[in-house]
Amino acid sequence: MDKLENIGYGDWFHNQVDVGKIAAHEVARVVAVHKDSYVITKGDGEVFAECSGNLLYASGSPFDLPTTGDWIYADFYDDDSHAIIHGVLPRRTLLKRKTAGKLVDFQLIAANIDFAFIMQSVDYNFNLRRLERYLAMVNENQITPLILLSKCDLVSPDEVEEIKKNIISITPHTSVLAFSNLTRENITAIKSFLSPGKTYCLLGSSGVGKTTLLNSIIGSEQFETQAVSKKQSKGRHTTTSRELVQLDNGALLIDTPGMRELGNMSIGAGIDETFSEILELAEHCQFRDCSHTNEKGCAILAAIKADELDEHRYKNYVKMKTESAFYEMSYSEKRKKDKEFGKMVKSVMKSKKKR
Ligand SMILES: Nc1nc2c(ncn2[C@@H]2O[C@H](COP(=O)(O)OP(=O)(O)OP(=O)(O)O)[C@@H](O)[C@H]2O)c(=O)[nH]1
Ligand SMILES: [Mg+2]
Ligand SMILES: [Zn+2]
Repeated sequence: MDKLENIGYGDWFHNQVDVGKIAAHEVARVVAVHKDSYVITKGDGEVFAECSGNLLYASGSPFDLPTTGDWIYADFYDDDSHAIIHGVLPRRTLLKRKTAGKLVDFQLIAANIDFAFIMQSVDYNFNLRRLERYLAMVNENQITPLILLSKCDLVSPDEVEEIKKNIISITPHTSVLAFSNLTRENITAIKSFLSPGKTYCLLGSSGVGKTTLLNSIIGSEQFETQAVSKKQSKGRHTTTSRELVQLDNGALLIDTPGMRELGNMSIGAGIDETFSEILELAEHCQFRDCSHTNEKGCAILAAIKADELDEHRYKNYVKMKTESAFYEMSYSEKRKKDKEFGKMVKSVMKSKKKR
């Protein structure tokens, strides 16, 4: 059990185990996900693994399959040289997003994360509205967000302070740290955030310097970063998979590929927490069913007028709420259709057998 605790296992997971499964299999953690295979670990070396046929057959959505950071039930073979995954333990936290494009489906980013580093660079990448999206995604879980401003070597200290002030105005209780991989400013401060046995995740657009930070922390160029010449080629991600790395001090860090689109997938609770002051304001509207568009006695409109609430922030809130409601509706619709399709296939198979 000791080795598992080193890689983040603890009471919360132990109290959720399936008694039958724990008797039949071992517990391990997913380090990386490839196309149809996985890399897992019991805390002493990496093992190649695949899902059992039953697990694949029974899975109705991406939720049911392992993702990076997951705890799983597995059987190990041939001196632990390969393994079969038989199930996923309940997740304490889960980061997910809508898949790119119009498709109503989602993708798991990582599971069982304790802290998320949301990274934006202080140059063209910095954007408060995008930051709100990341915060909503992280706040939906019991994940603590930390905001990292990268490439602070590119602008003046005054500009960095200005950006920090803007961030604090939208999320006063979140830690914000500006750093540079180039000058190594504040790299030690970031390292001091990292505790043994805790799991951290790096989130942010492609090119902000996530993998470079991972290398800065490790102190070697172990992971591939974007070549300087590639900076102009839009839409290419340098990091392509999500991998769990254990640092020297015992902390666990997951680097992720930059995301082009951060669709909301019914992150109602996350949105409400991110924009909590807007919800509070709404309680003071004169009418209970106030739509905050033109009503008399609307506390939100009054706050915007008095410059106490940023109109752009409010608009972003409404936009995210609308999207979230839309996806939630169309996704449950899709699940229903998938189920009906499954039933139809089964009944066709049955009637075929009878004949
Ligand atoms: N000036 C400056 N450039 C940096 C800094 N950190 C990273 N870079 C450069 O930014 C580019 C992108 O860095 P990566 O670490 O590959 O970015 P990433 O966030 O991992 O990108 P994806 O893997 O595509 O999501 C590289 O050319 C880095 O050299 C920094 O602190 N200052
Ligand atoms: Mg990267
Ligand atoms: Zn109102």
